[in-house]
Amino acid sequence: MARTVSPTLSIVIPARNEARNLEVVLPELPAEHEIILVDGASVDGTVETTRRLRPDAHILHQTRRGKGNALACGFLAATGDIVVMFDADGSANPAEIPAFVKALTDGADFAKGTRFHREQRHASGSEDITRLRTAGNSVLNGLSNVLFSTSFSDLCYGYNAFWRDVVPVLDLPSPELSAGTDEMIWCDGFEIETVISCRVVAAGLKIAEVPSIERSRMYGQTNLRTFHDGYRVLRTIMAERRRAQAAVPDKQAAQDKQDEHDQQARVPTTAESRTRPGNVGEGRTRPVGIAEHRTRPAGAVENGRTRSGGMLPEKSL
Ligand SMILES: Nc1nc2c(ncn2[C@@H]2O[C@H](COP(=O)(O)OP(=O)(O)OP(=O)(O)O)[C@@H](O)[C@H]2O)c(=O)[nH]1
Ligand SMILES: [Mg+2]
Repeated sequence: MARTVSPTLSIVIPARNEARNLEVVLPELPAEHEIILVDGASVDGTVETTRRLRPDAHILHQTRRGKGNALACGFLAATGDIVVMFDADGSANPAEIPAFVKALTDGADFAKGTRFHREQRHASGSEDITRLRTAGNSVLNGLSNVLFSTSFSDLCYGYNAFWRDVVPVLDLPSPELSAGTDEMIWCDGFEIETVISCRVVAAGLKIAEVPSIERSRMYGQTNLRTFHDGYRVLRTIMAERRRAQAAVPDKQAAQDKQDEHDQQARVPTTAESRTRPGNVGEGRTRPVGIAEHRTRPAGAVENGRTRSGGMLPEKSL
């Protein structure tokens, strides 16, 4: 993959019983984009509808339960330069995709949709969210801003896009992991958006907020349970904060090692000075910005487990 001015796109769509909505949503999506539909054991013809309307779509069956697991499966299957997270219920407007892409080609690593953009001149909002959920979202958003020193305006929104090379930084539980008897692993549920936001912040990636208007779910029932999933998001913020803190000593040690390495590279040995004048340290400079973060993402996987618990079972949250 490449970070180019005209990137290819993979649209990852988690879908659980969304056949009626997909009848409308799929024809709206530009034919040139890769479609990855991740089915969550739908019983309403979601898969058949997708096959009929987009025969080119890659259809996956998720490996555990929950939207988070569906997205993790989809991210790994994507082949485009940019990955777009796109709900199947009609709430995400495809006309906004170019704004996400622009934010990325303008230099962001992660384009984060927001329904509550702070600048009034940017139209944002939601036709879908209830007052109760708006209030809960605001509290959780404020808490995470304090704990992570961020200024997000919409922590839990699911319409986002990012360069595909960011996927390893997210460090989501492998689709191959078993969760036992119908259990979900941490990150598999609706906490996924919060997890992703916290991890891109912890990795120091460049995040741009993109104003978005969330449309109403067209047909069917929400899968979200306001209190249950709100509490889950709260626990996630706290757990991700601990995870980010645990990664700090690792990052510092890596930085110290790199500084030492750079220092040695800068001081020529007598022999080097004689044989290669002016070439000392060439090609050894430390990568900066995103490359630097990617060399050691917080909670990097070691022996199939994260350094700080990213694959803990749900109950250990
Ligand atoms: N594959 C899969 N998709 C899911 C699962 N749960 C939710 N989704 C999909 O994730 C997207 C968002 O789910 P919604 O139920 O609309 O949740 P929400 O958008 O947070 O809530 P609303 O505001 O009520 O619409 C939809 O496309 C769902 O079909 C799941 O367990 N598996
Ligand atoms: Mg929805």
